[in-house]
Amino acid sequence: MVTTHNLGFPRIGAKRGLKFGLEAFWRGEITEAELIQRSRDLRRQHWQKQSSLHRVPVGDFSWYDHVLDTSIMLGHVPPRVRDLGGSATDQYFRLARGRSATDDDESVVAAGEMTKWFDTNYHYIVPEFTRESRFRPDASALVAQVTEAREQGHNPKPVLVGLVTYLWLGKSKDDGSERLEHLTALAEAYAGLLEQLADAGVDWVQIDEPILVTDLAPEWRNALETAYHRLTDTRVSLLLTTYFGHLGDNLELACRLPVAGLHLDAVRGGADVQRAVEQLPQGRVLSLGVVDGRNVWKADLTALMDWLEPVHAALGDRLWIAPACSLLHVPMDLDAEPDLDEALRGWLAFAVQKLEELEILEKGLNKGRNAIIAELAANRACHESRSQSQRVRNPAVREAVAGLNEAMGQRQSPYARRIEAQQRHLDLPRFPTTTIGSFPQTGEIRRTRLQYRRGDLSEAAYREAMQAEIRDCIREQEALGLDVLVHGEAERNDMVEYFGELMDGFAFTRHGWVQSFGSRCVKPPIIYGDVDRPDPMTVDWIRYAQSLTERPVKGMLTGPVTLLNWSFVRDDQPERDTANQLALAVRKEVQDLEAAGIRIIQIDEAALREGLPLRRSEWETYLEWAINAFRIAANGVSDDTQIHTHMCYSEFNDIMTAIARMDADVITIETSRSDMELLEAFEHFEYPNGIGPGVYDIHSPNIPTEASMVALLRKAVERIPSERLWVNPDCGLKTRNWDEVRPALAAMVGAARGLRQSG
Ligand code: MET
Repeated sequence: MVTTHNLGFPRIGAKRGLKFGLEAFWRGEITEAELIQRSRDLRRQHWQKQSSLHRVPVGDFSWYDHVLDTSIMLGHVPPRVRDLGGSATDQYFRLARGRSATDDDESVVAAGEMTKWFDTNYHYIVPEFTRESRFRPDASALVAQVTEAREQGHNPKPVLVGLVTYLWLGKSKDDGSERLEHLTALAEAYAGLLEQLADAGVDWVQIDEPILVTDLAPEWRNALETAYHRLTDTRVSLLLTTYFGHLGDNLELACRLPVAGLHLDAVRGGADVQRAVEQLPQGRVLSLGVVDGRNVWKADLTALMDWLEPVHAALGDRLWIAPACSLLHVPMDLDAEPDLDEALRGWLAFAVQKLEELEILEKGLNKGRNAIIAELAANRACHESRSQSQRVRNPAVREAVAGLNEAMGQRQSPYARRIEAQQRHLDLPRFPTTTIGSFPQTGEIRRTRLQYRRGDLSEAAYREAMQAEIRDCIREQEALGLDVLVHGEAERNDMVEYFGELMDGFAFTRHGWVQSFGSRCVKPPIIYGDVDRPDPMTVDWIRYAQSLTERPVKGMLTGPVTLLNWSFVRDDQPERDTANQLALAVRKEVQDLEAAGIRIIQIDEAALREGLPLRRSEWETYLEWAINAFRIAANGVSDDTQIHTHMCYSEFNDIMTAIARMDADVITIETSRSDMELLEAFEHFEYPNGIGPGVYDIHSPNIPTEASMVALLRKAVERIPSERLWVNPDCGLKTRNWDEVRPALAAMVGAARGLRQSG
C-alpha cells in the first residue's frame, strides 16, 4: 500500500478569509475569539479538501508565518517584544509587524526582519539569536490542532520547521556569537516538542530541512548529524523533509541521518530518486514529491505511473507520495476560476487539483493501472490539447527568437562615449534627482481603475482621469524641482500584471492568490504561450507626460526577468526561451518609446536576484540567460537614449559581473538602510556606469531630513565618483501618501542642491 500525504496547504483561504480576518482584527473590528473561530473554520475547510489523503498536515496553518510560529512554539521571542508584556497574541503580532492589535503608538517595537523563504516569493520572519537566547518548548497550540484534525476524522501529521533549518534561517544579533552555538539547546528543545507530540499520541512528524538542497558548509552538515542523533530516542517517527531542489552532494547525508523516513522533491530532484532507493537503509520510508508544488500545470500522470511503478515494486509499503513541497506556493482551487476558458483550465492544476492527481496515482499504484484507465486517458487528452494547441505557439515570435544575435544585446558605443552623447541633450546638473517611478496610489486612483475595470467608466473618461493624474504628478515634480520626471504609474495596478494584460501568452486568475507575507498576497499571472506585444503598452501615457514639461520624462517598464520571475511560467519550454520572448516584447516597447521622443527609459529588474538558483553551480547558467534577456530588451537604442534599471535588494557583491554586463547607463538601488555600505560592492568592482543609491527608505512613513540624506550622499561620494552619482529614493512611492512624499522629496532635492554648491 502506498501512502498519500501533503506537506502543507494554502492557508489564506478560498476567498482570502485569513487576510480579511487578520486585517479586521488589527483594525479592532473583530475580537480575538472571532479570529480564532474563523481560523478554525478555515482549517476545517482546508482539511476537508485534503480528506482523501492518508495523512493531512497539521501546523501548516499560521496567522502570519510558520517560521514565526516556530519561534513562538520554542518560546524564543526577542526581549524587546517580551518586555512589553501583553498576551501571547500581542507578542505574536508585535514580532510579526511591530505592533499588536491593541497597541497605541508608544508600545510599537521593531518588527522581526522579513526575508524570502528560499527561492520563493514567500517571506518569513527571521529568528533572532543572541547569547541570551533560551528555549522553552511548548507544543500545546500544535497539539490542540492535532486534536481538532482528529475530531474531524483526519489522520494528522504535524509539520515542524526542522531545527537546523530554523537555525540556518536565523540571524545572530550580537557580535561574535555564532548561531551554531545554540544547536545543542535547540536540539533539546525539539526533543521536548517531540515528547509533547508523542504524549498526544502523534506517530509521524514531518520535519522540514530544506537546507539539504543548498550548498552546505561542513559545519552545517555536522550540525544536521549532531541534531538528528540527539533526536534518535524520540517516540515519534520523523519524516525528514526536503524540497525546492535536488539533494545532490547532501543525499548521502540525508539517507544516513537516523530518522524513520525521507521526503524528497522528485520534480526538481528527479535524479536523486534512484540513488535514494538504493541508499536508504532498510525499513525507512521514502516519500516522493511527485506533483509540482511550485507551478500550476497538470502533472503527466502516465509518465509518473511509468516511473513510479518500479519504485513501488521495489519499496512496497515504504513508498509514500506527496506534492514536491508545500502547496502554499500555488493558488488553492481551479474551480474558483470561471473566467478561464475551458482549454486553458484543462491544462492547469491548483492545490486542490494537485491532491486529486495524487489520489489517482495512489489508486493506480495500490489497485493497478487498470483501475485508473479513464483518469489516465483524460489526463493524456489534456496534455495533447496543450502540446498541439495553436494558442501556445506564435510562429512570428519563434522566428524572431531564432533570429536573436549577440549584436542585438550590444549598445552602439561604450558607456563613456554614450554618456557624452546623452549629456549633450539632457544637460543634467551634477547629482541629478529623480524617483523610481510610482507616486502615491490614492484611493481616488484605485477607485477610478476599478470603475473602468467593471465597465462603469468609459475608456474616454478613464483616459481623461488618468491624464489628470499625470498632469498633477508632473506639476508636483516640477514644483519640487526634480530633474528627471516620471508619469507616476497611476494606470498600473501592479508592475507585472499591467504588462501581462497587454501581452499575448499571459492568462490571469480571479482568485489565484498566493501568500507573500502575513496578510499580503500576490496573484501571479500565468504565462501559457508564446509572448508577444501586439501594441505599444506605455507610449501614449509617457508621451502625454512628456508633452507637459520641458524636463525629461523617464519611460517606465518592467524588465523581462522580473516579468518571468513574478509569474507562473510555462513548463513546456526552457525558461531561457520564455525570457527571450519577453525580452523581445519589452525591446519593441523600448524602441517605440525612443521613437516617440522619450530620452530616458527605465527597465525595472526588481526580481532578478531572487531568481538565482539555490545551488551556486547553477548561477552562471541562470545569470547568462537572464542578463542576455535584459540586454536584448534594453540595448536596441541609440547612444543618445539613456537606459536606467532599478533593483531593490541588498546584496550585490556576488553578482557584480552580471550587473556590469547589463550595461545600463544608470542603476538605481536600495541602499539607505545599509548606510551606503552596499556601494562597497560597486566601488571594489570599479563599476563604470551611473549609480543612484537610494537616499531614503520609502517603506517607512518617517520623513527623512535633508541632513540625513546629505550625510548618506557624502558617504556615497567617498565610494563613487560624484559625476556618476544620482539622487533618488530607495524604491517607488506608490504605498506612501502625498503628505509624506512632498516634504521627503523636497528635502531630497535640497540635499542634492547643497552638494552641488559645496563643490
Ligand atoms: N517602477 C516601479 C515603482 O516605482 C518599481 C518598483 S520595484 C519593486 O513602483
